[in-house]
Amino acid sequence: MSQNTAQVNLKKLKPYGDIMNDGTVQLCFTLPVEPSPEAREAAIQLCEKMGYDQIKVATMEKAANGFSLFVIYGNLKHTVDFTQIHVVKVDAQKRSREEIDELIKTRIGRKLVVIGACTGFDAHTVGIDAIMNMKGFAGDYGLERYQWLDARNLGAQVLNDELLKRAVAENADAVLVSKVVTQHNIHMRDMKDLMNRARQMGLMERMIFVSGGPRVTHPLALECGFDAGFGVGTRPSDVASYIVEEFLRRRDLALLDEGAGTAPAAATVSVPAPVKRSKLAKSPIKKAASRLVGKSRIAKRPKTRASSKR
Ligand code: B12
Repeated sequence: MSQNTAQVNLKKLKPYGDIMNDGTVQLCFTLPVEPSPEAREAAIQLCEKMGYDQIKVATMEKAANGFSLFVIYGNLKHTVDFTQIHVVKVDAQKRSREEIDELIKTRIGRKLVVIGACTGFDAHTVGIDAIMNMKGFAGDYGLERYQWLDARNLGAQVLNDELLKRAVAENADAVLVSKVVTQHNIHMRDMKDLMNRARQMGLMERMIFVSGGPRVTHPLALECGFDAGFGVGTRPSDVASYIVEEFLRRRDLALLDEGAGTAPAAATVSVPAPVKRSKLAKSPIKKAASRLVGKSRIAKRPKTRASSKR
């Protein structure tokens, strides 16, 4: 890429091929007809309708009887205003495993207990394993590898009720839920059910609830009552970064609330808007603080198996 990114017009952003603003895109799709001049023309017309011009059919191949596969280059006419894009996303600074361990050691002083499972009838363990198991995912070690996390993976097909009972029994700081199957929106039903139960059990302030899966997004997780959601390509360190930051954020807010101005200045200015679970509070800081009034559970927390294990 020899092009200078200074030439990018963020107000009219379009794909880059080999000349800035050429809008060049490679498309690949299958049409349920045999390869033929008519099939080629149909593919071109579809691309025109999608908003491409200068369409070049690079490949038209028989994919199976009655199917043709196309690889096509075209220049997209449309643009988007990048400066107007606002995304609801997980609010946490990405840190390395070493940095996270150090932060927990120095700021919290005990291991954080993290419990995870793939819930309901969902039997897909690979996602939660990728996040929790020692070996991790894509060269990023899993939570079990963190010295200052006590990560417990309950596996798949764990019922919501069972997961919450275990979370209470093990004094969990964070609960991780994997949802892979999304047929008939079963993932959302299960996620909402879990959070309703957690609310009834009074666990919302005590634990950080995180969900993940290929079709899970952060806004969807918020909609289901979770604190955060992670999708495709999530690395264990993304999750650990969020957990430690959210834990400290809640504690700092609780300390702020109790200390009435005696907390360090950094805690007041660096608190980003907490991830929303309800729309009740007026200001994000007040909202999170109000959830935590009188609940400095970190200070009062009894010694857990995890902390005594160290
Ligand atoms: C392997 C597999 C299976 C294996 C699972 C083995 C196992 N031990 O996990 C078996 C054969 C058992 C299986 C069964 C079924 N499967 Co299946 N399976 C797959 C497959 C091929 C790969 C899934 C996978 O392992 N991905 C790799 C992991 C690493 O990716 P991931 O889950 O997305 O995880 C990442 C992120 O999403 C995120 N993440 C995931 N969980 C969490 C949790 C937290 C807390 C966080 C922070 C992040 C996070 O981080 C991970 C790493 O980045 C997919 C198709 C595909 N290519 O995706 C179908 C797929 C998921 N299966 C599917 C289906 C339909 C089924 C069955 C219902 C089939 C059937 N009719 O019997 C059954 C369901 C059984 C059941 N009760 O759940 C569908 C789901 C469709 C849908 N959207 O609902 C898929 C998409 C296939 C398809 N295209 O139809 N399956």
